[in-house]
Amino acid sequence: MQSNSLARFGTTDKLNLMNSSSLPSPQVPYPAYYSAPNNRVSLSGLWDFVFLGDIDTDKFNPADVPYREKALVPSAFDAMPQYAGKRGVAVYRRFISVPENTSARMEFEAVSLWCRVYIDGHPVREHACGYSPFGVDLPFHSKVVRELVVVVDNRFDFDRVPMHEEYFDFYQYGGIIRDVSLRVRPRAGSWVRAVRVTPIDHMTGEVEVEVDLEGEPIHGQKLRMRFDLGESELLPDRPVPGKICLRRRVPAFRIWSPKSPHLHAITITVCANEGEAVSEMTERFGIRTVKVRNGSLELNGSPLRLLGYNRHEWHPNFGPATPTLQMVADLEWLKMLGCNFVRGSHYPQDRRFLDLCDELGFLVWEENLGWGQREKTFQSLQFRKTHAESLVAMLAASHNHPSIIIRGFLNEAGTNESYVRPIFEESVATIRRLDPSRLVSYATMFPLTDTCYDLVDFISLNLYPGWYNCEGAARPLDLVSEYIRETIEKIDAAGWAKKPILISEIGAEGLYGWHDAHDDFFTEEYQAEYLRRACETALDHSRCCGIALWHFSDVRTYGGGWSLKRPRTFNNKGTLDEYRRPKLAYRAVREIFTQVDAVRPV
Ligand code: ADA
Repeated sequence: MQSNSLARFGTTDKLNLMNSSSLPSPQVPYPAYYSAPNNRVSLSGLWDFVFLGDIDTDKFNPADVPYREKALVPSAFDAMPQYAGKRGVAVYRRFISVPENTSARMEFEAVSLWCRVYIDGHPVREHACGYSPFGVDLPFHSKVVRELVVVVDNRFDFDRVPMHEEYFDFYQYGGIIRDVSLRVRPRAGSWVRAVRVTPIDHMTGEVEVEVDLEGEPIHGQKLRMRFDLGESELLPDRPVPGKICLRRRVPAFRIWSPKSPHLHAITITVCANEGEAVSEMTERFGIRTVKVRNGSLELNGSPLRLLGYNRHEWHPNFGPATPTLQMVADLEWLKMLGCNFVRGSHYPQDRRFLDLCDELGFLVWEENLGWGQREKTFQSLQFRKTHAESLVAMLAASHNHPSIIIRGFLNEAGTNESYVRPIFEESVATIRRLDPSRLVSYATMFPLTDTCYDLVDFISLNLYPGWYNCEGAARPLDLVSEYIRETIEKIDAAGWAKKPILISEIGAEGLYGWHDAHDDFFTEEYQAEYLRRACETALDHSRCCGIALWHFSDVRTYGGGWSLKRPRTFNNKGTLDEYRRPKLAYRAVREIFTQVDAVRPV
């Protein structure tokens, strides 16, 4: 069972690593991805590649491309030595085979920043957000071998790619940065396009199941549903394909929680007359509920305290296309630090990372891409549309992951002004409509002048007292506790005392290996003491439902003239450096987090 689950990651070293750790092992098989007849095939591997640089993509002709090299999919081409730091157009090509006169769907998990997909020389789809998944339908054809070309552009262009702006405080790479896969549809009969499971009640194991079916049903077709490896149930026949929605109690259910991350599987099968499977999909899910009650967060009815970090998907050798083994190692670090929570800053998360969080029992905040946008961005209709589309795509892609308990969007937008309101209202409404079982929040940098607290389940504050804006302060470290307490007091006085407060970011830079007699800014000592005070103050405060420190590891950010406050062109607020070497802060945080009971007495 275990090897079946881990086979998705394609190597056995993960097996050793996970077995040798204290991490819990997965409980159910997860055959969805490579199991026939669902026919999902990964297109990862070496593709033909060329970097064309500064060309006009409107004049691009896929017939004229001088492929000179090979590139690995997934990867970021500008994280590779030859193209490090370059911006421009790159072209990827590979051939795929699909049985003749059969349609198929390709699923791209992330292509950054912008791309256009061509099939057999014809443009079929453009996509303009580097972290949101999208699908491409492959039209019927008598040819079995089809040419797939993806033109990728990592140049910033607000009109075309309004979701990405150059000033974001993390380096935005180019390439097919996450997996691509192909699902072949059956020649006849309905096709299971998606299965969504929403946990309703952790006491009874009740879940809501939604099944999206496509295609013409064949005569006598039957639909079956099975939980785990149990008996299958025949579902009411649907002459017209479409959506099926029902509620069931999962037999012999077990609750998912960080301490015991039990997972279940659901399999939906479309069977032909004789009983053989025409189409099938297995999805994994967990039964847990998350709520805000009496000013506290609750997981499965017990008060919950979030202890964790913000984490970018990033490694210096690979950029955002982190190997699974690195993700496992990062989660091991977080476990050793005593964390139960990761804020996936600042974009939709890699599916592999969410799978690991499901299995290893981490709670996750997932948010739609955004970083500090202001009025110019909010006024763009193109931005509003792209933001809404990628929010919906994120919600659909990660619906079944029990680890995700919070949905967020647009980190540190201009929420002190009214221009954000339409997009904020719209985004919260979308999340509540499509994903009502999770909590909604966004991280604000305007704790005392924010205009959107009414929209969310709890308030999330990004605070940097004793780091930013403390020029002239005699003892900047003293500002940390003072500011946290005063800010919470003022928020309560402004009428928000019933909403829990999460410190969604707080931190200071510490350069790995940097010490001096002053213990001043940028030393490991200053950072360690800063984080110690931040954690102690937040976790001691009855209004605070948790803390997510900024940041897990050092990460590359903007360069050139933008980088004056960013030594090495890195955001150096990592508790670990970019190669995951622990700084002094590691011990300070671990000492506090490992002493705290995450199930907090109220
Ligand atoms: C903000 C932002 C982070 C990072 C941080 C910092 O809070 O959300 O992405 O930029 O500031 O280091 O200044």
